Amino acid sequence: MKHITTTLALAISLAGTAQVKQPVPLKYGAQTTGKRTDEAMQKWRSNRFGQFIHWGLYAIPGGVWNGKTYNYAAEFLKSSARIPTATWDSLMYQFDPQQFDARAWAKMAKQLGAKYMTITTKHHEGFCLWPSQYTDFNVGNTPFRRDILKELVEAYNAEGIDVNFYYSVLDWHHPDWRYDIKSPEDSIAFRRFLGFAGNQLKELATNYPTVKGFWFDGTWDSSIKKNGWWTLEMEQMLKSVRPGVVVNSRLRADDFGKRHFDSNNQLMGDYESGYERRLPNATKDLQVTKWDWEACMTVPENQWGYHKDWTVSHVKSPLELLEMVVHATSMGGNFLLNFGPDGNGGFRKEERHIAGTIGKWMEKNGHVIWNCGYAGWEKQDWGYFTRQNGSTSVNMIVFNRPVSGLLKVKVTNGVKILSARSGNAAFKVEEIAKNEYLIHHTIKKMTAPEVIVLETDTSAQNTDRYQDAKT
Ligand code: JFZ
Repeated sequence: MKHITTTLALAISLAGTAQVKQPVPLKYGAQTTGKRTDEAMQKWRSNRFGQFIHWGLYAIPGGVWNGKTYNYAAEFLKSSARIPTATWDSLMYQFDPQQFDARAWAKMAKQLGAKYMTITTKHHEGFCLWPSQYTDFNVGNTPFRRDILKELVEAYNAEGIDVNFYYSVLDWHHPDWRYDIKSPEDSIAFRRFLGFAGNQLKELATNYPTVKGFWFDGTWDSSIKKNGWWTLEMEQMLKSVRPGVVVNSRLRADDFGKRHFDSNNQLMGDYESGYERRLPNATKDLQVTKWDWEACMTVPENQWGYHKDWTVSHVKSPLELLEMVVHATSMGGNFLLNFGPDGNGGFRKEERHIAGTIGKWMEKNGHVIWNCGYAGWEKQDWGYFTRQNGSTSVNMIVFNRPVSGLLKVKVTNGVKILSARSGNAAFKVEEIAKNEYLIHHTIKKMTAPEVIVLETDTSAQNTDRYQDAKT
């Protein structure tokens, strides 16, 4: 991690000799360049696979209002069904999830193979899953009363799972929230709002000392873009209360309202969080391997909160989702898979099935995900490579076995493949061209993605057996 000032000084000193584009001076832009290398960030990175949980009052109606089903995201029901704030807010008197069992949730996450969990402490509706002293609109004032956040943090931590807090700055409940600042009154109200949000964030960081990260959302409106200073102040405040805490880029806006990446194209926050319900292209978007990032994913097309009807869109299968976990890891990113518990605190059967199936694979093969990242080799059609940082062995995760059973591998210059193994089975490794190999895959029937570990020798000299064609 280099401080920006060093980069600036370098750019300025170079400017005299070469044609270097002068960086725009920024007060609220990126504070550092390059990936964070401290222990907390390394842990965040090594986790790779996380469980996202969207839970709030929206879980009670589950996308249905007055007998009518709204197919848009369930957590947006207040907006899609045009429900007045007072009506929506009174759902809190129905919040009594008798089935809620933090330890059961944590056990399911553990079974899934998730190393971290990110929970909506407050979504756009403004309802807080912890007894915040800054608003009455919180779980402490529901029939349930219990501090859900505290129970979850304790239960997940007991299973060895890190907990991060999702926090929506956008707030449909708070009277001082503004989408834009169009008058002095807006400006005054929004200042009050930013004070409120700052207090809540400080409260979260202080009262839940094991929190590992903050995942900001609802920061895309003009009001926030005009207050880039606040986004930096929050990042700094959280890091001073909880040193090492990891903050996503979605929080941040610079002096000019530029988000995620500042006006000098430097990533703000600790990791990029713009990949939502999509992944970078595994052959074309290799720029993402230069920074930390995380993609988040829904099981149906676009439902984060619990929706009663999942029949209207494609529901992803465990194998599709598992491929995404591997895909993200192969490009040096984290993958956050969403779950939306129902109003009673239970998980739907599809989600339990996903946890069971992915978990079974992770139990055996998690070593190619956790602690692993981009291997530096060209992607091939059969699947993905991952590698543990600094290791000489490279993992192949095979999703599409060609009918020939021959798996092509192109290595970087000077690397020799010594062996290819899958558990006890060893496969023939054939060098077929310069830096190019075929792995003879002999297992005919595949029911799950198969892991083949390649041992390599990076000190090997080129044999010169295969020469580049002179044309
Ligand atoms: C937001 C929320 O509105 C949604 O309910 C959910 O919490 C999700 C994780 O985040 O939705 C977004 C945010 C960003 C984009 C799209 C939807 N985006 O960058 O394309």
